[in-house]
Amino acid sequence: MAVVVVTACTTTKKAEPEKTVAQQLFDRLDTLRQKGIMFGHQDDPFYGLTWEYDKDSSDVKNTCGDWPAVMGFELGGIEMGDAKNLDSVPFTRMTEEIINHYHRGGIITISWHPRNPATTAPDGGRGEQKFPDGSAWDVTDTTVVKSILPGGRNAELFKVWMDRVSDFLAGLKTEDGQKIPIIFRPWHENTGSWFWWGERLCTADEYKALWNMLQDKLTADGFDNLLWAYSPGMAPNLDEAKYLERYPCDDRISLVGIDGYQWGTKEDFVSQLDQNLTMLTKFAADHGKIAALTECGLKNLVDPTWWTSTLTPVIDKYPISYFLVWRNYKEEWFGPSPAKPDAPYFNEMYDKENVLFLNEIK
Ligand code: BMA
Repeated sequence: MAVVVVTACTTTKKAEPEKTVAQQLFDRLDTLRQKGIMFGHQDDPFYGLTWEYDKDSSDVKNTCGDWPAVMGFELGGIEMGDAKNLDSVPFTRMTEEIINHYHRGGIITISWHPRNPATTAPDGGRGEQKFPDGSAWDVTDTTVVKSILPGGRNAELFKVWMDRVSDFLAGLKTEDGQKIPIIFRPWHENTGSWFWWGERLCTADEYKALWNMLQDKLTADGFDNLLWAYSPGMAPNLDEAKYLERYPCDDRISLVGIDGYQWGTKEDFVSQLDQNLTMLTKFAADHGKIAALTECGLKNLVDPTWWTSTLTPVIDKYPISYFLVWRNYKEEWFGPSPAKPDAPYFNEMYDKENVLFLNEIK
């Protein structure tokens, strides 16, 4: 008698490739976006209006009792091998705070204002000037981007600078070696001409080559924990064609942002932001990207009601992931501080259900 052997049925479903750290961050941002808009602050745990380098301090936390969901950190100076960044933050402390914020459950974003590779002096520092010669804001040399691309006269120097960025990023891991997810946002505000990578300083192709060079280098170095963010500046009637003029390409970008400050009237700011976010969020939805207001603010909160009278009425309308206000330093601040008149309005914003701080995203 024949023996019929029925072998267990195995499904040969192809295993999904494991998601990279950056893809996991993308998924997290996508999920959180459905809950609300995260609040972010640049340089939050380092200094505020009345303190510097205390442990576990934050103007945001001292105002509303909670940490920002998103913290921004700045690499300017790392390219020189400096011990401190251009805003005097020691890089060792930066590494510690990035790791701390990750352990708290927070989101990290990194920007970079590298010095000008064509004009920087070897002993360059910030000096007394706000934007000294040779800084990221030195726009005297319109060949600088071209000069650091392969074959250019500053290409070798810039390779060293990229290596130094790479070395810093390599330190962003937990004690057990897990890479920390980072929203990485280089070459920002490229449609203005105040940085050496700005619109009048390079062609669109040179800009894209610059982007690709850094991205390819860091990818080759194994950084699959970087979520690449593209963030031109807010502009009047910014349409998709203009926004995309220097956009590297869909495969290279996961998060699309704009940097938009209120420098003039409330009305101008509100109408520009509204129009720009309409364009941005539509583009993000059509292309499967996360949208964010990657920088914003009203300098020194000269209208203390700004948080709830100006900003949130606009951003409430859009499915953006986060908005980040720039740093609080004595002469110029964009975040809240407990004794300042905007604190009650900030707290009113904090209480809004759709504005998320750390406790709501953990
Ligand atoms: C600018 C200013 C500068 C600072 C730079 C990088 O907007 O805050 O003082 O050096 O950002 O953080």
